[in-house]
Amino acid sequence: MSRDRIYAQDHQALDAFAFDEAVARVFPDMIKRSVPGYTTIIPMIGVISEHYAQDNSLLYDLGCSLGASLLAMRHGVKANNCKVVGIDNAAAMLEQCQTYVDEDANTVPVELHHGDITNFPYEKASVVTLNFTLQFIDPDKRQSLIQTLFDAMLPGGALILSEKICFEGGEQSLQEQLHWDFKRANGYSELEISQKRSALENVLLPETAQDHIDRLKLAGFSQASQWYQCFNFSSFIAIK
Ligand code: GEK
Repeated sequence: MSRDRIYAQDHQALDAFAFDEAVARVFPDMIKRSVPGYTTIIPMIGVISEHYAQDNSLLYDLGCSLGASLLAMRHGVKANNCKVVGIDNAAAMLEQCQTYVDEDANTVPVELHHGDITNFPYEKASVVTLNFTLQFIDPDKRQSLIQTLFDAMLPGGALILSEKICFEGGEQSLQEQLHWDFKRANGYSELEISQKRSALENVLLPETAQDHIDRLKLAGFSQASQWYQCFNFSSFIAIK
């Protein structure tokens, strides 16, 4: 696996973070060393998919990147006649994802689409995953996206939403510091941490856990709860 050194050198002018070829090359290493809990959340997406997948339905992975969550869903599905559909708007990420899907021996059908998740013709789905993707969507578009997904889902279906979250008051600084400690422990330098932080400003826009729960409830989900949190990274499950 190629090591993420994207922000190791001093960048005079920092471009906003983008999911380009350079990121695609190092993405598995980057996300594991940057997102506390990622290596727990991925297999649990498989467990949740197994529980909620319904016969003759679709499972969507929105912002599938290189396919980690998508392949966990594929391996989790035990229901009959299901298809896993991955969508991402970054061509470099999706290209690599297709290679990993082709190399994977599981036979559950997978379809990949290069497109925008805020503008996709969703069909009846039993499981929908947004694993650290909603945070990159314009906050003004988030409610209508979640509503569209709710409308496309089957009764009893599950939506899995993982996000970087923020906090009220002093907890923000506490959790943020611990996140940076996690990155230091994983070998990132102070320069890498600060440059990545600047590149993500205005690109990754976190909200509080309560904002996410409220949005899911407003869309109509009968249950919406936080099933995982490690520092300022969290995952939610909502049931239609
Ligand atoms: C994993 N789920 O490994 N439409 C489609 N894709 C988008 C959009 C959009 N509007 N905006 C962002 N993306 C993966 C990790 S990464 C999370 C997901 C991260 C895509 C973007 O191209 C990227 O591949 C993905 O969402 C977010 O479990 O890097 O922190």
